[in-house]
Amino acid sequence: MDRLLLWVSVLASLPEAFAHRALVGKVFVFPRESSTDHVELITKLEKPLQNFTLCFRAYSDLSRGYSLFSYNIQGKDNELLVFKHKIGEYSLYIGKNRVTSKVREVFPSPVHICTSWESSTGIAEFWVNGEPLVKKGLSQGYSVGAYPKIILGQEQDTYGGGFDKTQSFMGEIGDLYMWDSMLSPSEIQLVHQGLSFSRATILDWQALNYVMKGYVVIKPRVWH
Ligand SMILES: *[C@@H]1O[C@H](CO)[C@@H](O)[C@H](O)[C@H]1NC(C)=O
Ligand SMILES: [Ca+2]
Repeated sequence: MDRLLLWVSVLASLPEAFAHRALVGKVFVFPRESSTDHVELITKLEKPLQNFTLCFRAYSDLSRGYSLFSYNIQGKDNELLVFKHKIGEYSLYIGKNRVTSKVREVFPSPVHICTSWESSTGIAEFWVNGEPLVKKGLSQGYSVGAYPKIILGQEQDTYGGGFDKTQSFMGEIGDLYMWDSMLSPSEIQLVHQGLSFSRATILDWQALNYVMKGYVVIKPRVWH
């Protein structure tokens, strides 16, 4: 009986395990504009963050502003938000404060984005396609709260909801990694080139826990 139960639980966990590996070389496609379609990324983050680096690839032909990565904690909106306001303008919000860095870019084209922040200096960095943007500073001394709701495809105004169609993402996102430290410039280059790099501690595309809600499709990534 016990052995049977064990096998049942092993079998039940298999599809999920395969689903994780199946994301390598693939993307989430958000194929339509909506105020509902999204992916929730699940992580066990039980301590506030003093440092982080977040990297991912995205491909969109939206020219309006949209959310790329929305991280809220209970009772706090825009705790950590990556938002593209318009072509060539990337914003990072930490604890509701915001910095924007600009880059010359060809529109539309696939983009690899890394952004990092450290509490001790408040310095926020953006790296777009491996190129560093001008550093800015915000929320020095702050800690990003734990137990987040992390949403791709929509911008949260509440904890896990409060979506707005005019800030939604349409397009493709993949290769998402998040570390609880500032990566060095040479590590950022390795991530950008898709070479081997230190295991991501908070979110790891190679072992991602996620829930897709609404019209979101997984497809091979055919661009880089
Ligand atoms: C965050 O980074 C600073 C230096 O950049 C370091 O002194 C501090 O220990 C780090 N904090 C954590 C929790 O890793
Ligand atoms: Ca918000």
